[in-house]
Amino acid sequence: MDIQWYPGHMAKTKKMIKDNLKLVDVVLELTDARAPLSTHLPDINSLIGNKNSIMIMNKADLADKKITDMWLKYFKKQGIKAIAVNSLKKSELKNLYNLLGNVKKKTVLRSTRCMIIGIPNVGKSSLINQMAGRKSARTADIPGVTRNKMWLKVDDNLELLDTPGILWPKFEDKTTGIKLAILGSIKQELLDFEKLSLILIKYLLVNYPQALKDRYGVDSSTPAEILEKIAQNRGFLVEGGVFDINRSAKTLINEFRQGKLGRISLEKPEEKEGFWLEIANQDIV
Ligand SMILES: Nc1nc2c(ncn2[C@@H]2O[C@H](COP(=O)(O)OP(=O)(O)O)[C@@H](O)[C@H]2O)c(=O)[nH]1
Ligand SMILES: [Mg+2]
Repeated sequence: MDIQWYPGHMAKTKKMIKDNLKLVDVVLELTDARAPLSTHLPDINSLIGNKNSIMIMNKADLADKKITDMWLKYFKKQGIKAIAVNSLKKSELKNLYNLLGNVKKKTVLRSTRCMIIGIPNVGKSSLINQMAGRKSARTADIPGVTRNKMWLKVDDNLELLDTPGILWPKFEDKTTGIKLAILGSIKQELLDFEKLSLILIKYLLVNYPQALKDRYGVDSSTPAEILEKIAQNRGFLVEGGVFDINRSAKTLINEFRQGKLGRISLEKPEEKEGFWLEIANQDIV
């Protein structure tokens, strides 16, 4: 599996993060609650050193709640501060603000400053918008801070850097790549939609069979038959009356991403990669 990788771009982002690190008190690392380990930055420590950080498992509204609770316990055991949020809902950010209040150093009299980092599509922009609010005033330049750097004032005690650090996920194994592709965090071309949707269907048939039944009225068929049934049910046809399987595949992946299949997690703590590995090694990939 070849991965598009732009070393120059990445180096620039890393420099931006390192420069901003001096200005912030806390780094908020966003992950996707449906696969918090696969979307986590494995080299975060080398990037941020011993700077305070909080892992925000975002899109918690789309993840399996039981599994999210298992992740919270897991990270706590690892000494990682983690919190699950739905950043589309303002009221859900209270816990985050409480946590940020707790990490504030007593010696720092000014507002706590934080920045958001994470891989693509985990919700960085959504969280920034939600924290900043519509009326939020962009704060004036802070002494010692370059002019084009903008701080968003969240409240009297909290400021947020308006530019997130977008990092490319780093992964060695195929199974992580598959999860990232399903979640929309890596380029689609990595795996085509059809293959990706067949993999997702296999996963759902084993772990969330009811979700497929409820959404598409299908069960206990093979993944390929399920794609065909989706095309049939939705009237996806190409010329000559042939089912448009590619459209079914895209629909399934997009509807999964939007949570239309219900709350589904893609990984559990301390689970052997068994299932995904098996799929990854099958010829459909
Ligand atoms: N359901 C749900 N969707 C979210 C949440 N956060 C972001 N999204 C959606 O995820 C997609 C990617 O979000 P975006 O903020 O652009 O991600 P970014 O690439 O990290 O900046 C958008 O369609 C958002 O509406 C969340 O907490 N829950
Ligand atoms: Mg963004």
